[in-house]
Amino acid sequence: MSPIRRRVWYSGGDARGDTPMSQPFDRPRNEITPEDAPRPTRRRWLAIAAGLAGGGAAAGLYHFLRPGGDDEVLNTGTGGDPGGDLYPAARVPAFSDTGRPLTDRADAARHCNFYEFTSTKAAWRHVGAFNPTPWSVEVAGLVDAPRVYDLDDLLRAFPLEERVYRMRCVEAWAMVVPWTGFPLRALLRKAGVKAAATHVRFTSFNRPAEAANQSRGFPWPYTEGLTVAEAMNDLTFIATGVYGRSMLKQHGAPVRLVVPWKYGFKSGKSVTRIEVIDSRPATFWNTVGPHEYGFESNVDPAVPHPRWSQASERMLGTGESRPTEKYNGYGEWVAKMYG
Ligand SMILES: Nc1nc2c(c(=O)[nH]1)N[C@H]1C(S)=C(S)[C@@H](COP(=O)(O)O)O[C@H]1N2
Ligand SMILES: [Mo]
Repeated sequence: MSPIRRRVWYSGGDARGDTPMSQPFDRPRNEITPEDAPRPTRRRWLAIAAGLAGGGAAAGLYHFLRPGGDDEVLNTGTGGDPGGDLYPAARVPAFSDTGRPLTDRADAARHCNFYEFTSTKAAWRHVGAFNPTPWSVEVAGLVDAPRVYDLDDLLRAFPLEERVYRMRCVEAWAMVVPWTGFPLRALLRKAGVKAAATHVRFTSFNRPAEAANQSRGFPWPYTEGLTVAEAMNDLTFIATGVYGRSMLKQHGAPVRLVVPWKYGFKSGKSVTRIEVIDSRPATFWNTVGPHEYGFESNVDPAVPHPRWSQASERMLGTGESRPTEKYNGYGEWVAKMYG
């Protein structure tokens, strides 16, 4: 029996409950990054819950399976609204023409990948104990001026701007989101990247007391990496806010990476350390599933995932299907790096 066998009865999108993970590295792969399905309606969940349990128990079950109303998913907090006076920042049109409508703010907040908290998409329901302030980001490794930025210093060290980017998850869902932040390049230039550097490693937080899934057997903390050229690209962005406000917890408060021409998992959330190094780093998903999640992972409709096509994508909220574009439509900025 193949370990990557598809378990179709279980595809409930963001509304299903947590998956018990006794043997995390030996589970069907679709539990690791589950495929997606249209979100059942609230009424349908109620019907399922009622059928299974009946009466008051149904209400209890519904509490754990419910998709989440707009108010609920948008009020998970930003941890003190750091730099609240800096938002909204002016949008930069040159970096904001995606040719697609913006995803609804609540639809983006309802459907997230944040494995520290849950293997479902309903991260909004699991981030309550996460406390992203105070926070600091260490810039370290092969740089002339290593530094630990306190969050407030980081928010004011570089002018904030807004950019509307496409985001394409390797699971074939996609969204169009306005991020606020600054180019990673600005931070790296200020630090002074030494000549021997080849890669940049991004490390997320490690707080099992605040993030339940971090007590389970995965290679925490979440790490990601880019080449120095990719890190210095015009598009590579450090986001501190989303939809004109400070970052929601489930989107990676208080600071996250955004690398829009790569599959979503390359954009590490809640980053605490940015390290310039001289070798290709091990990364979270590449360690968990090396045959499914490559290090480079540029969006490419012609290269299928081992278990599904990457030719098209489903837009969050509307469910609309769109053709996937090479480099997620950002070839003009990035193709030259991959000659
Ligand atoms: N630390 C951390 N960063 C992460 C993830 C994660 O589980 N943990 N998931 C990744 C994946 S698979 C995607 S698609 C994007 C999703 O970002 P969003 O939930 O804000 O849409 O975040 C990425 N960054
Ligand atoms: Mo993803």
